[in-house]
Amino acid sequence: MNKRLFDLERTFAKVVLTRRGFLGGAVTAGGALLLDPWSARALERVTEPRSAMPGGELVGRVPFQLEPDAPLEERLYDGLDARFYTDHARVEPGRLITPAEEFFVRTGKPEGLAAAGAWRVRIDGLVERPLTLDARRLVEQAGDRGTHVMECAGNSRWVRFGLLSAATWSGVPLSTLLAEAGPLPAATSVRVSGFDHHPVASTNSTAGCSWVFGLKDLESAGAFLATSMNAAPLSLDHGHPVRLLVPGWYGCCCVKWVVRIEIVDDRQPATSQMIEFAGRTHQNGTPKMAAGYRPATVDLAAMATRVDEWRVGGRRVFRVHGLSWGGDRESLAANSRLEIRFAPGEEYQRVTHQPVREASGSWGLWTHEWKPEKPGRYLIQLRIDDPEISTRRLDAGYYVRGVEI
Ligand SMILES: Nc1nc2c(c(=O)[nH]1)N[C@H]1C(S)=C(S)[C@@H](COP(=O)(O)O)O[C@H]1N2
Ligand SMILES: [Mo]
Repeated sequence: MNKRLFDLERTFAKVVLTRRGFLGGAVTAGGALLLDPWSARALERVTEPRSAMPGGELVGRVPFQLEPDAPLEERLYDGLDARFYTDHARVEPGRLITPAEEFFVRTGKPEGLAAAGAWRVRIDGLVERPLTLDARRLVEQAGDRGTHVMECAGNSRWVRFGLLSAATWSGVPLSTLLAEAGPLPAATSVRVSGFDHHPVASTNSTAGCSWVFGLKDLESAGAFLATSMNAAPLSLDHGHPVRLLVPGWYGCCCVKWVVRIEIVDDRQPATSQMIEFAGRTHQNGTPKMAAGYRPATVDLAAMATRVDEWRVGGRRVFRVHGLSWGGDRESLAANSRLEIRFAPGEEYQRVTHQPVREASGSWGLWTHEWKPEKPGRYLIQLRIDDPEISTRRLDAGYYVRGVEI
């Protein structure tokens, strides 16, 4: 199961991101169809209270098809293979922030982590004043850094899109620390490295997590060294005592257990982490040099996260719940022009209740009233109809979800 899921994670990312999009890709990704995606699964009974539909009675929840039964909300495996998949059906207007113990995990705590009291972060390289920072000093200096969504670049239907969560963070802006060290004129980039000692090798992931960023990119993204999540110290799995957060970039750049920040020039080779994630962060091939990598930003995206069946005046009505996240500050306004369709080739219609997002780094909930004319299999796809806004994964059908009603 473990091995199979990981293979699927990778096959999916490869097929969908590099070739023809989900609908074309599913045909060639043989493994996908072996899962018998349309096997009938009974409606899951919903017992917890739900936002009401006037005059309606809640019948149940329609499970998503075309997705394996990856266990959500369960801590799986260890080290590089450690996973925890967040269940987005539980995101509600009053529960938008993912509790820390439900925040997704990709790579569990390494072996031999030093205690927080003995933790040091070294800032060196092309600087006037190399620094050795005590983790306790960073905790004292940390301020509120807002709510940010994080998504693993390898998030996919094979893990039920569970590698996506939102939390509030506090930490210290990287720019503050870099200014303290004083970059020399030749400095253009920063290599941030984590402590990664995993005694058991993984066939799925490469050990070691370091990423080379352009100084300007880090600054404009508002990158920070995080010391707490949801007002509590980071857990061991989430990078205790210090991790990097680069708002708006994929999780693979958010180095956990940070030990070294090296100021460098633009002639650095790509790190193993950059090479591993080149395809999944939409790079142009696999550049050998770090300077050849584009910012690993998350485009504006949206997906259905829960479909509830209601009975209203003898009629079946479905309410599709979903999330919207990603994109930059400029695309935030476009977020309220979300469109939905239920079959390839069908015309898109406006989502009835558009997502509300407080900030560009956060996510928003949307809902759509859906009255299908007949029972059948449907594919739920979202879009933003605006050529100015980059929505690469949406356009590729990456977040399409299937239901049978
Ligand atoms: N040191 C270290 N940092 C790491 C990783 C890793 O393997 N080692 N994985 C990265 C990846 S691919 C992701 S998606 C995020 C996941 O962070 P989380 O487990 O706290 O959700 O951490 C990133 N930081
Ligand atoms: Mo990731």
